[in-house]
Amino acid sequence: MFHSTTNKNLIHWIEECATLCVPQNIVWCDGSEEEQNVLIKSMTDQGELISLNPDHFPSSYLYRSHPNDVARDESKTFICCEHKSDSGPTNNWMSPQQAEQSIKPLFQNCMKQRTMYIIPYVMGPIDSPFSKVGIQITDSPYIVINMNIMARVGNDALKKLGNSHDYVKGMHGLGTLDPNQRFIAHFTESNTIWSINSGYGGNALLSKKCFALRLASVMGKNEGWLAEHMLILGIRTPENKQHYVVAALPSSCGKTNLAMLQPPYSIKGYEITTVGDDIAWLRFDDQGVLRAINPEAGFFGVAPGTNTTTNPNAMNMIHRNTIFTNVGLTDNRCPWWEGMSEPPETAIDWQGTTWTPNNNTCAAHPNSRYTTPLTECPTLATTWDDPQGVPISAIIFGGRRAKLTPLIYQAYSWNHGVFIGATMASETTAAATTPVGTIRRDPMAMRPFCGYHIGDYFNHWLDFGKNNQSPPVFAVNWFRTNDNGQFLWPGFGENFRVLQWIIERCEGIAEAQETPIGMIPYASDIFAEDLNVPHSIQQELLSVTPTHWLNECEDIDIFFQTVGSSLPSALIQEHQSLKGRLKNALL
Ligand code: SAT
Ligand code: MN
Repeated sequence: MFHSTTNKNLIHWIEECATLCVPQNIVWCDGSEEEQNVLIKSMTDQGELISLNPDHFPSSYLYRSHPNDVARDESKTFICCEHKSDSGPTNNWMSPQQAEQSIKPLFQNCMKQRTMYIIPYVMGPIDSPFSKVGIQITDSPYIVINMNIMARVGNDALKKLGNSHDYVKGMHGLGTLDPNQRFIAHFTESNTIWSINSGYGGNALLSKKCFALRLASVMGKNEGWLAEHMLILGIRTPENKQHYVVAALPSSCGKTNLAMLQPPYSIKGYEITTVGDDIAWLRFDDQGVLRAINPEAGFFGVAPGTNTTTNPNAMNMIHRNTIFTNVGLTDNRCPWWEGMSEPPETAIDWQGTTWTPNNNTCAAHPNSRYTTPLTECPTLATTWDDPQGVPISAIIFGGRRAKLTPLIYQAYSWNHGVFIGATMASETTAAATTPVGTIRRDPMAMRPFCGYHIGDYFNHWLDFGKNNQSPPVFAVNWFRTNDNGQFLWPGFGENFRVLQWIIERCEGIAEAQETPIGMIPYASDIFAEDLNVPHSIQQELLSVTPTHWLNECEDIDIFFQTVGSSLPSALIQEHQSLKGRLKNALL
């Protein structure tokens, strides 16, 4: 077996996996273009990938996953640590011993007559002191070609690792794809991931949610940094000041669109650049400046709804070197999804059957995706690969709330900001197999991704900003609707106006009005005349209704009770203060 490592620990682990999974052969991946082309060719020859129209989508392909394997499965996702109490109320828990008994046997012989690929990769810029090495084993060539886009794969990773034992071991087997036997298990005390019986997205690309969030959140707690479900974007002002902000929003709530936003035509002189769209690793540097790196190297973006208005930069980017998963296919062999353009007269849907707009079904699965390298992004920041990361001016939390939460508000302090993040709630989306559209508490958009007790996580956040020049914290909600369910705010490129206010707050230029929940803008600072949002809707978008918020506080109380005794007293105090301010407003 060829490999370019002398790392005994690694070689031993690979041998163990091979003994368990019994593959026909073993291939060490180097992340090269040649390797990618060979795999793509063999998958295309076998009909597993469909080559798209080379005139419109050169080097781009369509893959269809199994219809029962189309999203993250939170009910099959486990944290396996010694003590159940360390996993907390937001995780499923299994003891490592139990996992050994009930999950490990599922890997036995699972790669018979199949190839076992070994993927060495780095999360973060190769030379960054903050980057970490992972090794993923998989028998899915689809996962290999996606990993080659999503992470920095190749010998650089083995070189960076040297003989160290400090790497994340990820073992993935496609198995039978039986959803009842599906497990995504995270051993947070030994940096190991086991994933069996799924080949899709965050269940199987082990670098992404499993490593860069669940395991990394635990590393961050132990080492004094944060692994967050956040995009990173740059804003250069007409005065040539370069800012970066991070924003946490749940899956399928527009992180990618925000990260590549194109400012409205009427606003001149600003430049938006993209560092990342899903995950940020944050730490304070020696000067006390908060810095962020994007551990990933590609986008795994939601296709439906993406079009030349909602995200012109993404539309431009996905026209080459892209793998589409579960989108529709036009007669012209181009990808199509709901919300992309006028529907074609006929198409093949994501399950491979003939489709017309009269069908009562979607051509593309609601969680269909595109996988594209960061380097294809037209707005990619020149600093995207900077080993030191980029300096962060503001932290933004957001959710999908049809009612209650205003378009934008600012926290009064770091602790208040952590409270706002910790009590975020959002309507569920198609990114997970749970029912869509119900409101659930999704602290920091990390509910499905925090690898340890959520109360300890809140404590870590509070500590993290305590002794530093912590940046201001904001909350946004693009998703307010009227009684007919229509969005009140135009969103997408117009979200720039909210970013602009945030930056002006950071620079001390913009004014704000105090409300019980935080500081909100004056309407005239957001709703310029060319925006054409009627006055009454402006009011509604910025309204704070104390009685509604007092109801919200009751719901927060219920959530806080589930957190239990590790809920930080600072958050209880923030909650008391909020209730006090709301009650005062009613007097
Ligand atoms: O399926 S993924 O976890 O990769 C995408 C997401 O849910 O954000
Ligand atoms: Mn995500």
